[in-house]
Amino acid sequence: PTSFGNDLIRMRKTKLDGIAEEERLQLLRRPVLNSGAMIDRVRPIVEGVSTKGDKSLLDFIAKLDKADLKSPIARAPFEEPTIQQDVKEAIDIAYENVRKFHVGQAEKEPLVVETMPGIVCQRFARPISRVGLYVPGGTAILPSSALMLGVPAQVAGCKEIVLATPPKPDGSIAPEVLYVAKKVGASAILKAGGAQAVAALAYGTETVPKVDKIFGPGNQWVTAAKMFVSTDADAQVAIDMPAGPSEVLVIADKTANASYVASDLLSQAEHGVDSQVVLVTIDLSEKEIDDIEKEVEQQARKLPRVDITRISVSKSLIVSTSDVKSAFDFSNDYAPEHLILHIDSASEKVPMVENAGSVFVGQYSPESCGDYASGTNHTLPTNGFARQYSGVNTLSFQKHITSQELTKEGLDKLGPVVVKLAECEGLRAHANAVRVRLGMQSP
Ligand code: HSO
Ligand code: ZN
Repeated sequence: PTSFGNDLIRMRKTKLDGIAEEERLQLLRRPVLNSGAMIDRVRPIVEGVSTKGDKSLLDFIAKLDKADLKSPIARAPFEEPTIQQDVKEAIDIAYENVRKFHVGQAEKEPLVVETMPGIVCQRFARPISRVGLYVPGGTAILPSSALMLGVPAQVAGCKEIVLATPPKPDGSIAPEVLYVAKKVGASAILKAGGAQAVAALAYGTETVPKVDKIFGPGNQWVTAAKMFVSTDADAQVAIDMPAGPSEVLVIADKTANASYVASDLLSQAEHGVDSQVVLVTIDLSEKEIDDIEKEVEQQARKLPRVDITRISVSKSLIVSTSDVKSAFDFSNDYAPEHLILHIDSASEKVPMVENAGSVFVGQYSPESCGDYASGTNHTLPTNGFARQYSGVNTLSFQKHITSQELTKEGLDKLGPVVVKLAECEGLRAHANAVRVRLGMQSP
């Protein structure tokens, strides 16, 4: 039963051919997030936890997470969760695939380059020691997010992995999330959600370990708190990326199966009322577009989350184009979190992708596979940030260190160059560090 009765579920439609530039820009725009106002709202929570520690944290957990806890933290080894065998087996397979792909990303050897004879420069990766993984609660439990953040942290070799997630009123957390926490070797579970969880991770409390980088999706409270702490010099904490509502852009041509296309649009639409769903068609007739819309309508009506889906679909967009190039140009300008290609010879078109978080190639590659179990990460840049950010990966949990070693012969060759440049900058002590070694006269 839905409060919307029999209203048709329709998307906004636009033709791209001959459209004015201003109108095209309008189509590419996401809804404005009022982050300044949210930062003002999280400030008292973050400041409370950072200055008063556990006492303030427990108060916020009672007030906002609605759980009365004695301690906000559980340390490993955790209790054995009660979880259905078939769910366990599904998590196990997903874990293996995500692990394989993220082990593949890890750099095995340092980068070693001899830039001149006797001058060897290196770059090598080291884990970020302490990381905080935020796993949302909210309208759905998300063990998959625990997996997508926990596996690369484990593969990267992080020493302290603190998983934060909102507790249930009885103080417990979802057994599926607990199962994943154990698999990825989490060292502690912080039973808190929202800005209070982010603050505890950023500054630490008497019982919660402070972390060096905070990862994970979340609602606007979590997002605002992450932004706040990442700009506070006292916190010395990094964040994975700026976050916004989840989104998908599907490109479909005449070879596309309408029911598959509709199912992909809906799987994104069910995430939340602010989900962004865009369909870009290539040379489809009105009838063919109509067929996709009818499929959306029919499939949506059968979904338990139809009310959420109806709102997000009604705000979503169908953009029709007449050729492959303009479809990809639009997608690259939009820079979607997920891009699904329901087009002829899809894999041959992947080189046309310039901006996207993750690409799903061909009709048998639904986004759901990447969301859960194929191996790629589902923590991806949204809100157009796919232009400059990568999704979470093994290297997100590491940093690089460079080194150099010069032989006497190497310094003989390079020394005069360094002296010349140091003196050009007026930095005589820099020049002298070479001079004393090479027995050069001071000017
Ligand atoms: N599509 C979401 C991830 C997710 N889907 C979690 C299901 N569970 C954002 O990329
Ligand atoms: Zn999803």
